[in-house]
Amino acid sequence: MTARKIIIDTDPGQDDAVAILLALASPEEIDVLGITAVAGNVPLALTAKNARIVCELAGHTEVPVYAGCDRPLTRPLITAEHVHGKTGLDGPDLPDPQMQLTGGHAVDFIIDTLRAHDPGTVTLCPLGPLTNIATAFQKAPDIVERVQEIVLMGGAYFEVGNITPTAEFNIHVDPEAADVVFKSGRPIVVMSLDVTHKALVTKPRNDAFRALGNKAGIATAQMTDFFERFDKNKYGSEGAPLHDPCVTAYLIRPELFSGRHVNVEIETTSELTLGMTVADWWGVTDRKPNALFVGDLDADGFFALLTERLARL
Ligand SMILES: [Ca+2]
Repeated sequence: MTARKIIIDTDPGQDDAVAILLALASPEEIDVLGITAVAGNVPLALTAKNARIVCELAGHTEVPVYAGCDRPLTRPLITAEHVHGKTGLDGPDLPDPQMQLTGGHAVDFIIDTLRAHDPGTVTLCPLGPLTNIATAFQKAPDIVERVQEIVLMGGAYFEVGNITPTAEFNIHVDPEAADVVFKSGRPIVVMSLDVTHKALVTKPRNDAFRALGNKAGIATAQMTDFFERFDKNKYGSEGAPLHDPCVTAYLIRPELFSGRHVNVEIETTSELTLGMTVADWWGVTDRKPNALFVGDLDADGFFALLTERLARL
């Protein structure tokens, strides 16, 4: 099996950090061509910095990191410091990065990379609001058909919402961008809250990360400790959901996940339900399926994979 070429588009975020660590620890399956930062959980200056902190934590300073869009397509930015802390990576005490950003805009990197590789050989992995991806598609429509697949974290159907009663954060922050992506016609895999809320870091699972004893394992445990405080209060669950690592785990072990190929459209006008992912789970319309909407996973298998791979860093 040759490693799948991907671009990780991200707004780190503790769970983004774990998703990136998993990808960088898995070179047999995943070839990270570059990481593009977008404004989301925290403003762009911090997400662009945090992406480099994570690369250094993984010992992979060769991966280019680009800064992208600092605000949604048409709306003011909404951030989530209440979840992720002031820095976006609160929890572990990680040093400021020595790595520099690579010059040029993230959107141009996405365009140039898709044009430089054979069609159908580059997968996009958005872990934040879809602003960079939608901007690239609008600026260079020729790249859309060159995308192999889009595997993203965002949306919800049965779990409905986390930032509003009916919307998941990434989609709610930039619903117009999400609308562009979901109408792109490319194959899309959606790691919705329906599945990520089943990827819970229970105490034994977090103890296993910590027990690895390496920097990546300990930092992962500390990051999880941090946002668990928020999630426990909110959901009363046994541990914090690890949202974004579902994306990179899917690239390594797709058989851990299951869902339905359905139509998904994005609410962009209603103030009440802005950013809702309207998934036709029950097939009640004749709208054409455009996404694999993932709703379940083998959580034990997922955490076993994560622990095994973090041990390598
Ligand atoms: Ca994220």
